[in-house]
Amino acid sequence: MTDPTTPGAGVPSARTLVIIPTYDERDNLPGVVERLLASSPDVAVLIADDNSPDGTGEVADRLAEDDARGRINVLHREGKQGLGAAYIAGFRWGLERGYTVLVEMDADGSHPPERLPAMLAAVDAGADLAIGSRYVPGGGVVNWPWRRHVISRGGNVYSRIMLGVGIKDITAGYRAYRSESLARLDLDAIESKGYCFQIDMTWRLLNNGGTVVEVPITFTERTVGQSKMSESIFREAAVNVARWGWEKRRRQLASLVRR
Ligand SMILES: Nc1nc2c(ncn2[C@@H]2O[C@H](COP(=O)(O)OP(=O)(O)OP(=O)(O)O)[C@@H](O)[C@H]2O)c(=O)[nH]1
Ligand SMILES: [Mg+2]
Repeated sequence: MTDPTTPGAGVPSARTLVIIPTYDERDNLPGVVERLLASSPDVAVLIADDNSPDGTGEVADRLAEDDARGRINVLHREGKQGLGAAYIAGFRWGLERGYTVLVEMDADGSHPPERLPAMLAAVDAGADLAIGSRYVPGGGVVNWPWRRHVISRGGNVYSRIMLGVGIKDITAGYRAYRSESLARLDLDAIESKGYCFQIDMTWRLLNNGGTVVEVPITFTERTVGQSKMSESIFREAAVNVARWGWEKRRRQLASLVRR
């Protein structure tokens, strides 16, 4: 009998890897890792740093050295290649080593590590992807200016309409994937860089027959460091989502015509 309170219990020989991509997060990273390991002491961590100019990579190395249980690993990448590329490298790293659940978590403290057990429980219960969601009952956002609310809400409504899916927070970056389901996706084909990466992954998973569950979280805006959100990231999402929606409708139309 597995203990249902153990993270990952129920997934055969569950081993959870939390991937934290970093770019200039020197002042945020130690606190996030500490909170994570305090609330989920049995997970492994992979910090994927893109050679941050502020020395986050060295901070990560020190955290790894100082952890007596050897739970912290660091992937040093050559330079800034975007969040999506960092996650794909992290997924590969985790899949090669047999982790059964792969988690995405920001380094800026926006994603409450204390909610991870609830997300892992959703994967245990059968979900291929558990999304830490701001927009289901019990979820929320703290400290956002109205402009960010509008962009985020607007991006979700736009994606729901274009793609015809019911997910309330499809752009969310706090996620737990069942590795088996992730491994079935063609990770090489993913080019999305910014938060479009999250929509892209969800869309691929759904088209592959994967199931998604949203777990409420309270997202707290970063208080330290710079956001990497930009106009080009926004544009990438708008264009790609419209294209995927269009392709879906064309496929539906083609199958109707064939009948
Ligand atoms: N390795 C790597 N990490 C990145 C890159 N861009 C962003 N990140 C990290 O990805 C996470 C999310 O980036 P944020 O800048 O917080 O983006 P965001 O959450 O959309 O924006 P805010 O809500 O304003 O914080 C953070 O941990 C960043 O350090 C990148 O090019 N490479
Ligand atoms: Mg952030």
